[in-house]
Amino acid sequence: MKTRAAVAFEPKKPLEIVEVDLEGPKAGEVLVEIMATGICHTDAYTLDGFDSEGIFPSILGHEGAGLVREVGAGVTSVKPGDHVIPLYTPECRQCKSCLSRKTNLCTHIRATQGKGLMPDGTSRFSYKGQTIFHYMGCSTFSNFTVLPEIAVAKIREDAPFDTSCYIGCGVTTGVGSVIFSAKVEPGANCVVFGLGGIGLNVIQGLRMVGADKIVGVDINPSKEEWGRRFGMTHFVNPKDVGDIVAHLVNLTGGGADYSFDCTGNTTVMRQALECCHRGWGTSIIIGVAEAGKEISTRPFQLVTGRVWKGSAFGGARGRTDVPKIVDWYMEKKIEIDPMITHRMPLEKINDAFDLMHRGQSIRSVVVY
Ligand code: NAD
Ligand code: AHE
Ligand code: ZN
Repeated sequence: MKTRAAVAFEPKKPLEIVEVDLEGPKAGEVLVEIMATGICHTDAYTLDGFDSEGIFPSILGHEGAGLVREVGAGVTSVKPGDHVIPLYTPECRQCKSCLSRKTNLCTHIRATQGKGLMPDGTSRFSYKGQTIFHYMGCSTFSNFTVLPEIAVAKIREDAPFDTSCYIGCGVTTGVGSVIFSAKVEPGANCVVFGLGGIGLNVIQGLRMVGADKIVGVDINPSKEEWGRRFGMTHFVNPKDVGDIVAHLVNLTGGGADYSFDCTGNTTVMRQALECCHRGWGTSIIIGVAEAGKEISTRPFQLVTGRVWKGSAFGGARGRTDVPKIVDWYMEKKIEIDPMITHRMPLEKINDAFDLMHRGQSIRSVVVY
């Protein structure tokens, strides 16, 4: 079939809206009509050529919601008409990682996914006879896409597509990092670096679990109002203080119980670790750093009990946890609607990247 898609032909170039060819689902795969997709900073990072796994030409996008239109042989868990969210972190429930119960990082199809291919080692997308690669196993910047069955979460049918798509990455990553990865307890003092589409969801996750101080840090002063809107109790602009680490240790009465990096900046990651409380403070890296970047700190920071961790997709097990997070949204336990600052047709998708780079959006959503 033909489908409209925004193709990343080359790094650092605007996406081009073209009609691509899409092969139907093979065994164990499903064809999904994407109804809406968010634009996450990770899409921009890959388009800008910072991802060591970045492949071109490809169809980016990993924060979608849509409808199953066709299923391949052997598919049993979803059927045509089901509402689904594509999962860049699938859940096979059979691999060593899934069975360990220690991680959400299913390994069943990770190798081919990282090469921009379906599990059988081929792509379903092409343009004028040339292969177009999948992205993060999702490619939601295409109106229709093909996904492995283990990479779709079936969700309730009353959840609107143009807001619940955000649960495909940003909401789950932020809220899940608090609940599943850090396991923040009520009364904890926390610091969140970077109040964008991820950081604001960390903040609302902290509010939900009853954190005490929720300190937000951002170099963009317009983010203060946003942070307060979702539960931030204190705001710090690093440009307004001298030693940011000392300032945060003082503000949290000795150091944060938990801190979160939602910037992808390795200097900030170090600050996030070092503002943690001696003896127990835990810092969670969520931000994705540019290829070649490394983190550093004095080992003494860890010897004296600070803990450095990371979180992918908020530690959420996609097929199990995503439907629950959709319920939390529909039951108004978490908010999404105010964070969707811009909606646009696919033809305007490049505007979403401009808005993000200018710090003028929280989430832009393409509605097909
Ligand atoms: P965003 O652009 O919406 O937000 C980033 C925020 O960080 C902005 O408000 C910006 O002003 C702020 N910032 C930038 N530099 C800063 C600094 N030096 N100090 C303080 N604040 C600073 O991006 P987003 O969509 O929220 O994504 C944030 C990061 O999370 C990205 O690196 C993205 O790739 C990553 N991410 C990771 C996962 C995961 O599973 N681990 C999932 C989604 C996104
Ligand atoms: N491909 C990059 C790393 C990118 C990355 O870390 N991605 C996160 C999700 S970001 C979503 O917006 C992730 O889930 N990582 C785990 C995984 O298996 O990819 C690189 O450095 O090679
Ligand atoms: Zn993302």
